[in-house]
Amino acid sequence: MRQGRIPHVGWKVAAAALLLGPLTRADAAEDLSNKTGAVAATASDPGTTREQRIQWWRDARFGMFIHWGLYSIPAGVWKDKVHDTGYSEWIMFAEKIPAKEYAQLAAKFNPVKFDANAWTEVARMAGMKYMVLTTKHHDGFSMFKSRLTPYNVADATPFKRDVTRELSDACHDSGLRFGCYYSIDRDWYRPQGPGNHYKQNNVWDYPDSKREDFDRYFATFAKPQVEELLTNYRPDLLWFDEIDMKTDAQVEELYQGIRKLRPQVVINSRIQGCRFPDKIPPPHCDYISTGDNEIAGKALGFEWENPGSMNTSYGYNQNDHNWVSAQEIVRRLVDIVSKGGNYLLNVGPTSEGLIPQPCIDRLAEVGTWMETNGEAIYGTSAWKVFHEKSDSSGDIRFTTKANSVYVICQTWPDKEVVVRALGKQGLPDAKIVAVRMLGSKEEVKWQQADDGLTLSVPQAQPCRFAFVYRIDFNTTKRASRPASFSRRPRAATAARKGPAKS
Ligand code: H79
Repeated sequence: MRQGRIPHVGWKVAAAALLLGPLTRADAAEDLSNKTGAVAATASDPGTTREQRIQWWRDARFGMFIHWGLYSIPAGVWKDKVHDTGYSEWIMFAEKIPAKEYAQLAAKFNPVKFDANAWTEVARMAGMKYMVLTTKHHDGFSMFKSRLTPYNVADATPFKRDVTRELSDACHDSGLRFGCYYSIDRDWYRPQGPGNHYKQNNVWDYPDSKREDFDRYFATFAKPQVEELLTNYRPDLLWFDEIDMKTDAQVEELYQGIRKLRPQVVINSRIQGCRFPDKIPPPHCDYISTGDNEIAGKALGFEWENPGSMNTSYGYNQNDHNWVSAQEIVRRLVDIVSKGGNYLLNVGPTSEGLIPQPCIDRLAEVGTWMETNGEAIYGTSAWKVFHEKSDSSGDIRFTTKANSVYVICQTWPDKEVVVRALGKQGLPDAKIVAVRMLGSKEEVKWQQADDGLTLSVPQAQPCRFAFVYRIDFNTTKRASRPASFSRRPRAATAARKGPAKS
């Protein structure tokens, strides 16, 4: 279905395709000089301290990841072969498609049903507060108008529109924060790519690339493109994906360049490596990205985010029907937030420009849950413990905000809930003043003993899954001291599993 006839393209596109055709080692179609004309920030710019710039992100807790690119056209099938790696955005690598052949997909990219406002509406409906778009994935195609290469969505496709511009505008108009995903040191299109020393690079086209080639690619293409993104779209977030090709000096150079242009932009940890950072706080980022779909085992003592997929693939995959339920999405969100993290949940729009209906259906259900229970998510932190096993509702979770602790029951309790962590013993300075279940008007009866707080169960369920009790305290000493943002963070050994998958 995604392998249909090549649509008619105008002469300009044909010319761009011609330029792209003779993909020489010098990548002749590209002007690799830095012409971004970036504007330096002034000292009065907001968000110059980490504490200032991370605030919106920390409060947001839930964002939309969007994987959209040329790979959305084959959508997991190349020349009638279903590619079986699961990730449709990896098809060029998996099928060893020559760059010249893959580049012809650009002439087919015509997502006439794309409507940036419709996408932001889906995100807002789900209760998401930010959006991160793949502006360049590993395939090397730029989903923004770049002066550094004609191999970009505005110059090489019949669509001609700068989708990054449209989405960043739509986000800012609708109150969502906007982030740019950028694959910083992997590029299967460019002969300089990451030197092709790494096993996941394009060795079928460029078997002889060297480390020095990467240095040139980094200095003359990747870093200037990041600067272009900062200057032209003023993103709130830079989301790097990478494989550790950069030297420490290159990471430092990239970081300083970013801060100079846009001090307030939030940066994820893959700027410096997919490994779990050795040092906390890590020097060149504002938060830690865990591995794809890898949820930390406990609070990390530093802000973190899980990039999760809704099925297996991140890019649209026509044969991937492995959708998780809305209930599972909420379960993961609660799991993450109870450990002080954010959830960046992915959708993979089609080559027509539509978010798949199964995603919309699930996000609508999640949004309904958030309408009732969002206050237990937004602006909260991990509490002193993130979970407890209960007799009546299995694994219950906690979050905290101001003088409240939220007790989140993933299943409807079959009898009264006893929360041991909320017994008087553990909270000598805190007095409970009110208890309710979010979305319910029924009175919750409660009794606090030394070794636990007993909560009655309302007659009616206020929502379909994940039920939240809010416990209010009258203390200023905060029964709810968060575990995650202490001044001297602990090393995150429990969640460390060696090199994280990117
Ligand atoms: O953009 C998404 C992934 O494409 C990207 N990160 C998220 C956010 C990513 N880059 N690298 N990796 C994920 C890890 C690579 C995993 C691989 Fe495989 C194992 C590549 C080949 C074998 C998984 C299985 C992907 C293809 C097959």
